Amino acid sequence: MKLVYSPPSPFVRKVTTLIHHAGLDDRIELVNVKTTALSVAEEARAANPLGKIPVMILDDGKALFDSRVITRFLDDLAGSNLYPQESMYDILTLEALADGIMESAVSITYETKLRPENEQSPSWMEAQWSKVLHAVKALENGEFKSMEGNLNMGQIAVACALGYLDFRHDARQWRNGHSNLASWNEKIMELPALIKTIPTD
Ligand SMILES: N[C@@H](CCC(=O)N[C@@H](CS)C(=O)NCC(=O)O)C(=O)O
Repeated sequence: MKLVYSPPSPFVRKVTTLIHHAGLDDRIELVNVKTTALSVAEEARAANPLGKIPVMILDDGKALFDSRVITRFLDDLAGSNLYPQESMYDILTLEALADGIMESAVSITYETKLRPENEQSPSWMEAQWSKVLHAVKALENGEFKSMEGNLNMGQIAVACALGYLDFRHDARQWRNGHSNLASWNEKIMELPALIKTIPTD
């Protein structure tokens, strides 16, 4: 199996964290690509018409995307039980919240990195950041019970989302006013698979 990936992507990090955590490293070849909405990598486009990563290419050539499909697939394959049946929908909802943080944060990154300054929209970026803050506040307030208890994929996704905020939007200081979530993040960041996947350019 192959994973088309790029280390800075928070969506990719969910998958690579699961791979390391579940001990699947030897079974998956990593294909590192540089891809953006404006310049799509050939390997990503060939496997996913949307041109987005991560994409997992199975041994029979079938491609799986997006990240939530790949993590479910790998969790089944490894038997890592990161989506336990009794709380699966809570965990999927928590993962969707984390993915939403990533989507908004990545869209701000694209706006500043890919668009010339005169085409950038500050109000669009602030609207996206407001989504991030609403989600961070809900996590801070304990609105998602799957944040506690045994490690699950929703928790890993939240750690990857917060890690991306540190990586690309450090100046916005998401920890301010969110000390519960900051402590939670510090604790989950002891997981070796998360340490191994800290984003780099
Ligand atoms: N919903 C997708 C989002 C994936 C995504 O947006 N990936 C970004 C990298 S962080 C990407 O491939 N961007 C290139 C593009 O938008 O064409 C998932 O969960 O996998």
